[in-house]
Amino acid sequence: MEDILKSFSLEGKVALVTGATYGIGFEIAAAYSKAGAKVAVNGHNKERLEKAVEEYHKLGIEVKAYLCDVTNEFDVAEMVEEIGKDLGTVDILVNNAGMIKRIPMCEMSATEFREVIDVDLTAPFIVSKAVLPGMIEKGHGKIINICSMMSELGRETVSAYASAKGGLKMLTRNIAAEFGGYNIQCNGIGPGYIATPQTAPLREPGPDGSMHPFDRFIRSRTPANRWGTTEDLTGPAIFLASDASDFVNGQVLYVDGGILGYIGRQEN
Ligand code: NAP
Ligand code: GCO
Repeated sequence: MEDILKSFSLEGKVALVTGATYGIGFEIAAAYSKAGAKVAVNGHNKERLEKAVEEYHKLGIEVKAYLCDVTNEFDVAEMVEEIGKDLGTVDILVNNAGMIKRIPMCEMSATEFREVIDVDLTAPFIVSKAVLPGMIEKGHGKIINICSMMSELGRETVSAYASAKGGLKMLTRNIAAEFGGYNIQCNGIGPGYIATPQTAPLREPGPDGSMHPFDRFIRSRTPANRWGTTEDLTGPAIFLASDASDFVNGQVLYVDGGILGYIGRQEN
């Protein structure tokens, strides 16, 4: 029987993961390497990128690092050209780089709003635009946008982030619409609440060791009664990067432990 798992392999593919110095991006890049891909990892802070490469190597993971601010169109074009020379044309792009500012809307400046939109929405547009010509020429490609619960739900203090992630869901659908005919699939992954440095402030226990109220809230909204881990995202990320998902396009795959389908557990 033909090895059906072969369709999940990333052997011989070139993958670019933006914002891969820690957290979700780091884990996805490591998983792609283990699945056979040649992996380009990006970050915009030299020290953190170098530290990340050391961490990858400690894990026996081979990656090539590219220092670049993904909001800068010129630098992104240069980065993609360098990857082309070093590893080959990008087959798989994960738009993972992100930031969040948790500020009540009426206290948030337009500059702060624009900063979040720039990283979380404009940058995926910029990096996708940079890799699409190569994908068209090769006759295939995978673009995976890291969306969020906030692509579907609002929450106090995250107006910029939710606007960006809602827009990213629609950018995902538009790339699917415009490039599906070139055998390019663009899908999103919508992580639930994942334990990374970005959500650390929402989980910090109180001075008396008591559980953070938001920690308690998220557990009550998650059937699995836990925060997600970055490892929880690697299987879905490999699926959407592999031939196994060639007829999946314009979707957002929510990896949220059930949050979006659950009214929440009554606190006794
Ligand atoms: P994060 O703090 O949201 O993302 C950090 C990564 O983005 C770092 O590698 C950082 O690189 C990079 N980055 C930020 N600005 C950049 C820029 N201008 N150019 C290049 N890289 C840049 O960490 P995360 O929690 O792992 O989240 C990763 C993605 O998942 C984000 O898009 C986030 O919105 C999304 N997400 C997270 C959760 C969660 O619960 N954690 C849930 C849903 C979605 P440096 O180290 O160089 O700064
Ligand atoms: C927040 C969190 C969330 C998560 C994630 C949920 O402040 O509500 O940071 O936005 O990062 O996006 O899917």
